[in-house]
Amino acid sequence: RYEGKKMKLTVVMLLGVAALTSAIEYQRYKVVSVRPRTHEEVMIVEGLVNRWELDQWSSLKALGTPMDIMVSPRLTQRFLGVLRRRHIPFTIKINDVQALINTESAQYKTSQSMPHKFDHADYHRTDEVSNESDAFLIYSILKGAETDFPDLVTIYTAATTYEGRDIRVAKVSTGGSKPVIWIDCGIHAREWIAHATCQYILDQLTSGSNSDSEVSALLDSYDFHIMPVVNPDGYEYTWTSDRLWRKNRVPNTICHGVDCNRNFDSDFGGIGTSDNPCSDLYHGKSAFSEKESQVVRDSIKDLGVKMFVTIHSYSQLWMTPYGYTNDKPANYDEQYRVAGEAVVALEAVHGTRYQYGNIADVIYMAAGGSIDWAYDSAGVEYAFGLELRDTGSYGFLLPKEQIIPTGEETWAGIKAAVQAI
Ligand code: 0X9
Ligand code: ZN
Repeated sequence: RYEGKKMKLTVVMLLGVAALTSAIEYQRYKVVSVRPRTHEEVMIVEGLVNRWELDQWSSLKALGTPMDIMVSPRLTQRFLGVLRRRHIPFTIKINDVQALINTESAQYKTSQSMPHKFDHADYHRTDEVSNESDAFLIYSILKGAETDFPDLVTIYTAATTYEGRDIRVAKVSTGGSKPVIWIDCGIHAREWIAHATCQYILDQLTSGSNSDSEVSALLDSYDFHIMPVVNPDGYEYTWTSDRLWRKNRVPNTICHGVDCNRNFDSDFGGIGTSDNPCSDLYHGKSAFSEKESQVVRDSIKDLGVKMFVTIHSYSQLWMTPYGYTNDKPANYDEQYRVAGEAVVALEAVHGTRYQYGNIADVIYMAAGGSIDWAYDSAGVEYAFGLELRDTGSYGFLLPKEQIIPTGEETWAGIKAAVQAI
């Protein structure tokens, strides 16, 4: 899949700590947005993606809409040549992926000089680099919320990963045991805006608990459980080695990683999954073979979850079940209504346009995903999957300036959804 990627020995200076890592670089890789208009054109493009094992950043939703594909410099001319000869429309969305990654990490380094708590102006690592800057780490932010709001926030470790990292949850509750709103982020490692948005939501829930009547009303009726980093091994790997890594990091026979969002027991191994361990869509050995899917299953088992929200990027979608079939769940109209309310509230904040509806219609079919499992097997009435900003101008490399606006609109959407049920 990552054919042609250049391995380079780089000295990475992060938080003032020198670490020797072999990082994968994406010099002159392009993201090409292709708009096939017929099924034949789709077949041609998908044929190239499969033959050259190209990394598909986003998938086709309908004929004539864009699919974003990353191409190595070695294959760019051949790829574009086929598109031109076949008259398949395309635009180059990102000209040099590594240049964007470099901008992102340069910004990260400079902002370290102004530490402050709950810094949503930046992306943060989980728990790795402990020195005086540790207020920046996601798990320090969780701890800080517990320290500042001891009657409201409890942090618990729900599981430990293959590489030994904690998967932690912030429980936000005014006491008793109320129906639960579950929010998880970062099951896919490279979707950094997801992790950041979970932190933003925790901040809003805690800081607003006394001062914001809307938030206190939500907390009167519900407990919130927020898991900001479902896949810490993969996420850490995106910081040290490959910014575009998606899966977890378990070693398979030849390649690493399982796509944890293909590992749930919802038509496991079905459409839109792969049994090739080197594929980004590898479903793993068996349903729930992975810690990251187990932890979601086991955490929500006895919670009484009323609404399940799993946050991804990108494409600006509010998705409802199902992804493994074109059939609609029994309460589809009700889930669709709530998703619609959420999207109206979300769009009102910054005008960001979202599409909503069942996964199979708004994105593509894929089995083994968490929201289908939450609805079918965990008895959750409202199961939503969000694809946050943007629609591909930056894709997974969303600039940090968009963290707060994304948090604002997403939180508005989630609040509206909870109010609508
Ligand atoms: O493919 C995915 O897992 C999600 N898209 S992403 O680009 N973030 O990887 C969509 C998940 C939709 N849910 C199911 N297919 N069940
Ligand atoms: Zn994802």
